[in-house]
Amino acid sequence: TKTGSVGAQVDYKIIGIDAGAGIMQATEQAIEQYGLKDWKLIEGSGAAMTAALAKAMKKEEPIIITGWTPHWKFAKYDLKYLEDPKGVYGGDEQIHTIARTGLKEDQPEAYKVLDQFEWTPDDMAKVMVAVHDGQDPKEAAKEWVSANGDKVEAWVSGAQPAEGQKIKLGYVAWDSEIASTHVVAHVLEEKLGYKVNLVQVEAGPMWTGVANGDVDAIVAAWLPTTHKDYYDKFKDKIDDLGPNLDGTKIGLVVPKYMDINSIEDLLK
Ligand code: PBE
Repeated sequence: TKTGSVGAQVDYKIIGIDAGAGIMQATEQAIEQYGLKDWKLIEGSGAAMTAALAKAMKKEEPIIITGWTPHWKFAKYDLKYLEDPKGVYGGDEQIHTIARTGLKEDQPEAYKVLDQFEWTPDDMAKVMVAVHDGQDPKEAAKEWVSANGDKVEAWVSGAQPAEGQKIKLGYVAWDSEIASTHVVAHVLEEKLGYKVNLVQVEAGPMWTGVANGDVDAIVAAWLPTTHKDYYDKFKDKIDDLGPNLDGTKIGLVVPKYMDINSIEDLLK
């Protein structure tokens, strides 16, 4: 077992994800505001982060990751958020649906579904766990949709078929967004007959894309905090359809077997 301060135990590394993620910017701010001078935020991807987490958990080694809820990792492992007394990671947050300006006129049926789409962290978690367990995201989305007819009916209520029409949805390969985007795509295809083009991009291009009209919509905007910089930059060029999910959280996450509770404990 490793000994010494928490920093020494983890080589002063926080395991991050893709550089464009809001949680990366928030973590750079946390490093600054908590005075974590010796600490480094390691860039990677959602998949690399969960691989590092799996490896550490297996050996019961210490690890600090950038984590968020909803995410299957909390069902699979015993994890805890480090307290954030300075509130760097923000408070209550929602995931919003954002359309390009003009989508309402050009594709009113898809727009209606996007506007009516809303679900819960538990719903999202079911799809995420299925995908994590090895199911193809398309299949997992299809299964969730057929098992949740009532919810889906409310999303498509009043929307007319749009057979063969095309729509492009952008998303980032975060587990939460892989789940939501595939579910919405499946509903548009199965219930309305759309041809949906799913484009996986980085966070910056996703926001730029919906602002300049390259992408028709996204269901992946974490607001008001995580994507604040992107939102502020593009707010006059997009159509914010409001929250599709309430009850998210971001922060630094560690295994419960680690003997720390607050970001301030990283200074010890
Ligand atoms: N996340 C998941 C994203 C939003 C969705 C928390 C990793 C982020 O931008 O940080």
